[in-house]
Amino acid sequence: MFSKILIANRGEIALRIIRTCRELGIATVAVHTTVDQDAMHARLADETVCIGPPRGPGNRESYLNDAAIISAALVTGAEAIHPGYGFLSENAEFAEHVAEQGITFIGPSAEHIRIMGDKRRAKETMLALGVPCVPGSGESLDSLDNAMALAGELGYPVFIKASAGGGGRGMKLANSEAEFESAFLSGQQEALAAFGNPEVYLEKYLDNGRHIEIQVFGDGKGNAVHFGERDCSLQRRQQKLLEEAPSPVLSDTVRETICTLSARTAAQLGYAGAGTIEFLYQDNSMYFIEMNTRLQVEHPVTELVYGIDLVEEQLRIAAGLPLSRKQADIKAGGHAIEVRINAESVPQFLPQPGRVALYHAPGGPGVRVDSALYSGYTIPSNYDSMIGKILVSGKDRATCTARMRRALSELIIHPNRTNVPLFMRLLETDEFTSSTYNTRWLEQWVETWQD
Ligand code: MV4
Repeated sequence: MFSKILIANRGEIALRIIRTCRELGIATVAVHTTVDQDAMHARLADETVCIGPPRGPGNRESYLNDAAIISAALVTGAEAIHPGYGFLSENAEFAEHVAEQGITFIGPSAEHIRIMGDKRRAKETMLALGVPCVPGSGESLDSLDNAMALAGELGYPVFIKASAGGGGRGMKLANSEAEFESAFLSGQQEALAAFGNPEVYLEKYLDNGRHIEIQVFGDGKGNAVHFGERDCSLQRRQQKLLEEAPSPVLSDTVRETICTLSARTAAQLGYAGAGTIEFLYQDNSMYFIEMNTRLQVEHPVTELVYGIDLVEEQLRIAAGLPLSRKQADIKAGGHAIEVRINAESVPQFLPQPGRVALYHAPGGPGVRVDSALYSGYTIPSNYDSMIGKILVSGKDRATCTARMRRALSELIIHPNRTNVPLFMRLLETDEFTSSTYNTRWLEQWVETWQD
């Protein structure tokens, strides 16, 4: 196992990784920008390296500055780098540069990052392995005429998706043939502008789906396990707000089928480390949409239901150790719900940076708080607005719902405005209680506030 690792991230996920390292006796190096010098992850790490201002040379944010991060690892003698999520976590070139310097990248191979980062190529790979995918174009679309003909065969509405997109970026909806040409051409232009790659592909739009993702773990030697599913259907503008496990809409049969298929697929790929295979679940069928080659924000939901430390699992695999459990030993228990606390006003959803005068976290039975906040901390305006996650676990969904209400009522982040009021209302809705929503519902529900 490693004796020192560098965490190439900030905020709650950097703290999360430091915590597991501390428990395992692994020394930690934090990198931070000038605005994060008083951040909790920098305070708790054994060593810290400042990697510059919030916007580094060439306007690349310094948590994206791979040279500075790799230099920090070399200078401090870190044996491995954990990228967390976001930033460089799915950057194949970074993974290669790290390995070229003799440092272990805690994550999958650069090749798997590259394949799954190209959403069309990911689908092609999954189709070849027998994973059901959303109906659409296999090959990339080169001509408008071919694309329009295929859209006609699929039936409208269709999604035009950027191959280099993902996580909801680079998706254009065409509801009819009349809308197709402008959606197709602007999709290509926006993909080129945003990702440097204009390639797009086509999919039938599934307008009543649930977002179900499977947590898989491979050892890179042909073995893989799954840790069940997470239901992430409550999203606004492609940002997940509430995630839970198990999904209230899956039958045990569907669950077993899709989880077993996902673990088998990760094994067939020779996948190493944590991975999430994303599906849309509609009309009792699962359709592959993307694979994420990183640890996800919502991983603690799985940790609570399975009693596993997924960061420890990542460190083990990266250090060449076997998976800590065989599939037969992996058992789910109870229910867990996570809400993402954002420093933003509701219902305007405007960022709310600023100093936190008083921070008080909830506690008590079945409550977990993953946050880097503290009283006196100043939420910077330079980064993502997520300032923490509140999780609850309990014997069933009703217990967790009541527990989440209680936990949120204890949370104090004064005087900052956050999205907590959204959750207090959401947990009271019939749709949430009966779990009858699809991926589009939350965004529409919030808009009723604004009327
Ligand atoms: C879809 C879809 C419906 N039909 N694809 C793509 C990125 C992934 N994270 C979610 N994505 C979706 N792909 C087809 N063919 C629905 C989603 C989707 C979604 C789309 C728009 C707004 C919010 C969403 C939440 C979950 C899933």
